[in-house]
Amino acid sequence: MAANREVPPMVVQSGMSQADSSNLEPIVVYAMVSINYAPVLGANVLATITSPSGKKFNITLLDTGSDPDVRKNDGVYTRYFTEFVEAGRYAVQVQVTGLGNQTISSTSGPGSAATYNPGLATSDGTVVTNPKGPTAAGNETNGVSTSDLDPFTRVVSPGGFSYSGPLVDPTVDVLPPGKVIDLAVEQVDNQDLSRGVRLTFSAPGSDYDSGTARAYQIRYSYASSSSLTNNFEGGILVTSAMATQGDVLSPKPAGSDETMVVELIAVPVDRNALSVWFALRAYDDSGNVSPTSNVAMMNAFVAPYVEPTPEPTTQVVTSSETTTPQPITTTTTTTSVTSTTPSVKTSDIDNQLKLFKILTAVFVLLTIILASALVATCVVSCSLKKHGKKVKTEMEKRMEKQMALEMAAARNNHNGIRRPEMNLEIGHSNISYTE
Ligand SMILES: [Ca+2]
Ligand SMILES: [Ca+2]
Repeated sequence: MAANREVPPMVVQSGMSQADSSNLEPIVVYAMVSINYAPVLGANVLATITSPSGKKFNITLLDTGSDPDVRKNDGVYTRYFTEFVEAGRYAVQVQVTGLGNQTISSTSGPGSAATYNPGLATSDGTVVTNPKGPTAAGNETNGVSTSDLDPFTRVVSPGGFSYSGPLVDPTVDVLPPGKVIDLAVEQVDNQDLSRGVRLTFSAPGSDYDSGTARAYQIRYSYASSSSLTNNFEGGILVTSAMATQGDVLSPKPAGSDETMVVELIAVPVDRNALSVWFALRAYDDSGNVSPTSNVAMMNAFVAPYVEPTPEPTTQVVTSSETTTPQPITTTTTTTSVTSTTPSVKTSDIDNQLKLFKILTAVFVLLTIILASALVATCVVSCSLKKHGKKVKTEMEKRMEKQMALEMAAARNNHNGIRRPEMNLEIGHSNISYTE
């Protein structure tokens, strides 16, 4: 208890994620430590869970931002409890201890707790702002005051929870590693992407946030964030050979800071802006796998992309730019030769086509003229024939008339004696008759 009455009271609020559990579902125990509504950082927060038969389990609640702690340095300390050794009701007690110069509070001043910038005091008293927090920049110049607190201890009892279901078998590992929620990635050298990227995250454990995992499966994608969340297995796998710092096969104990430097492969080179998305899963010795972590994104600095010059196409264009049809060729030296030859042939073909058309027209004209002449000739000859026939008929008539006159004269000369043979000479029939 603070001796100075002007010092605002320390407040510890504690609780559990749920009032009861079954089927080995973990219980999240949390404690929020504040002074004048501002978070208290760096406190030792110890939860003691007592089983129905009186067994005590001590777990240290953490404000590290790793699962199940949602946010680092916000004064909320959390931890999973999974030691369900008995069915029944478990009691929870939380003890918060401050060690003086290692515990600070961040606040915008008495009476106002609206502005909060998380920070962390080191052993020599300097303040280190949270490098990944949304308001980390300008912590000291944003009206935030920090001050050491007198050593203190608070004990609260948030009650407890009930458990019903299968009991934990120490010989069988059924609990998976926790979900990594603070994965971050940055380019090692902004001038040289080939030096790789640096991944940082808090190590999960074999059983949620306890113990040590067996391996990490880290994958990344150049496509999108959803490509990893929807199809984690489709991402590019980070192998041990690709990690120049850290080892995907040697996780650190739960809560440790993990740092890995990874050389990227299959880097797209056809773009000026390159984004990379990372996610990971943790495995334990029994093959239990954690949920997929948060997806960390990095915009890589890459050299400006220059479109490669398509050399064969430009050579074809320059060698045959005076001709309209472009022959489809791909080679370089032979193209210039083969591209000019067909252009000459095409002009010859054009000339020949013109000549052919002219000749065809002349031929058609001549044919028409000849046909007309033939028709005219036929018409004339036919009319002549008809006319000749008529003339001949008139001549015949005159001849017949003349001969009739001669025959009449002859009959007169021979006193009426008929000469049948005369009929035969002028007749048109072979039939002879006698009278
Ligand atoms: Ca927290
Ligand atoms: Ca496990």
